[in-house]
Amino acid sequence: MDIVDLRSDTVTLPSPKMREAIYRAELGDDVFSEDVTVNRLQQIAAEKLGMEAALYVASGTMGNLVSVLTHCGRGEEIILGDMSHIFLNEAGGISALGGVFPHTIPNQPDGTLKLSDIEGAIRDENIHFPRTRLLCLENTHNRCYGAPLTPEYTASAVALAKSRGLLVHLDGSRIFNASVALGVDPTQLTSGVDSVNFCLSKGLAAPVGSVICGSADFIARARRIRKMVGGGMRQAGIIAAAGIVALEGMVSRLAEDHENARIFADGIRNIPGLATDAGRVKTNIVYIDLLRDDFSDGEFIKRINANGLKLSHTGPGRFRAVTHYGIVKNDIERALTILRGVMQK
Ligand code: TLP
Repeated sequence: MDIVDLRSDTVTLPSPKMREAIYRAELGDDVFSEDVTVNRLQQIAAEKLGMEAALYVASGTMGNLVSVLTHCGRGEEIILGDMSHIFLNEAGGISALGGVFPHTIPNQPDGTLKLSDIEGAIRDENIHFPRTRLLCLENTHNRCYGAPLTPEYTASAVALAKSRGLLVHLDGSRIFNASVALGVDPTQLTSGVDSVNFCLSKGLAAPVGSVICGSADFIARARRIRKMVGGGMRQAGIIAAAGIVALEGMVSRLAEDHENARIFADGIRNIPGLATDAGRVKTNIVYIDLLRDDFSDGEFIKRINANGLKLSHTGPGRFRAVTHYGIVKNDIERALTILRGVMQK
């Protein structure tokens, strides 16, 4: 049976062009900065995001960890959203490995942090307090229905952070989804930030890897931290080659994923027993609430799996669908048919 797998855009498989590029990739030892394919990917990434330099890392989690550890010393504090991926889904790495203290403030439904909340979280100089060093934003915001943060919001948060002497890191794992959804250049979404991490292995469909971008000085320091956490990957061009194809050829097609997500959300609204906030769907992420209490979340997942659909379970009564490369309109129709069938029982 064919499975419609909407658990995440991380499940994408490399395109034929990527496999070809992997086969032909020119390689070297990247710990010596001698892998020409990695160097090329880093150069393209830095240019696309309007930054001086870039660094290829194994994953989005490593990109965020290396960025935070490059900006912050032990005992220093970062301000971040209570629904942010760094806070919820990265195994507490910034604290476990870097001694960095997380200060969470509420994420608004549109993924933003209120400027007044940011302002209120910044510590005064006082020997009792940790030093506030960094503000972290997330664009698009995974837990907030994939909401894209606008250039205007980003600029206002960056201006506030700068006026109070803070650095800014952007978890831009899905930054290209944001730029396509808003119709703006990605550089408008990174303007003024000190570092940005984006993923090649989500909607852009590369098999492995993320890229951190920032100033040349920041990237030089991040290289040392990447080595420290075991991220020096030697002939990494073998995977970076697919990343180049991702950056050069997979960005504009994200619009198709966004359209499929909208169609899916509209369909969900008409299925009794399921609910979604379809108006919030601007990119490729849809949350679905199960309103029936006559079967459990586990039973729901078992039933949809048995019929050929996979969703992720993200909380009590809550599920997530993410559209991606490899999912076409027919798959969306099939997913809706499966859900209708399961909910009729
Ligand atoms: N997110 C994954 C899961 O970990 C939840 C997903 O399926 O969406 N930042 C953001 C905003 C992310 O959504 C993710 C991955 C990461 C960082 C981490 O990337 P990886 O998985 O490459 O470490």
